[in-house]
Amino acid sequence: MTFGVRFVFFLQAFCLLTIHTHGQKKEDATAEEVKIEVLHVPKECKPKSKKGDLLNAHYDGYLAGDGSKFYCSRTQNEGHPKWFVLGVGQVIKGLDIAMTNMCPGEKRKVTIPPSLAYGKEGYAQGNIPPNATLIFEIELYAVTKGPRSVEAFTQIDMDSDKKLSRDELSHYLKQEFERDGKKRDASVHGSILADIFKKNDHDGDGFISATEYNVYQHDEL
Ligand SMILES: [Ca+2]
Ligand SMILES: [Ca+2]
Repeated sequence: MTFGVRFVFFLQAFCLLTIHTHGQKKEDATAEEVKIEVLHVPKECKPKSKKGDLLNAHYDGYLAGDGSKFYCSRTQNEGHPKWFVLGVGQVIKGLDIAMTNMCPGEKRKVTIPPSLAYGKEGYAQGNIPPNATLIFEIELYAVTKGPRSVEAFTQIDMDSDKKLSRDELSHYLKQEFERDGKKRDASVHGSILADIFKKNDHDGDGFISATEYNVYQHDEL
């Protein structure tokens, strides 16, 4: 994945937290479930994906009603598989569910009821009619630690004082920029940093605490 894309996720992850806590309550209201058919499992099936992980996958989407294809990640973004953080609402709820506990190399065919997809309204822009049941064929390529993982926090927090200073984040960003290898203006770096602090340093003390960073609810927490 390019650094740009990855970084967008990093930022989105910083912004999405509120949305994802709100979204959780609705689940009980619906009895409808995602149907998962495992088409292929590699011999060594790990790591298994979990909430907060960054996934890389290709998927084709079909309308269950007439079998027509409404989405194909292979024809978008120059055919690069899509990156997204699992379980935080970057994709429809049904896909968050369908892609949990899945390993790299695994293929699944999943059927998602409208209540866990685009609901009564549908999604005109994406050619999804109202009340559409969706079928996705998914091939997962990579499961990596997400931007809000405990690992990421520990990695950024170089002096291990459980809070992220401007210097620590700046250093981390620089490393990420270098890994990507693309030349970037220093001002981009500065504005990203400012943005991260604006959105996350709630008490304005110049540090992002573990609580402010709000690590995704991983098992280890
Ligand atoms: Ca620190
Ligand atoms: Ca703070």
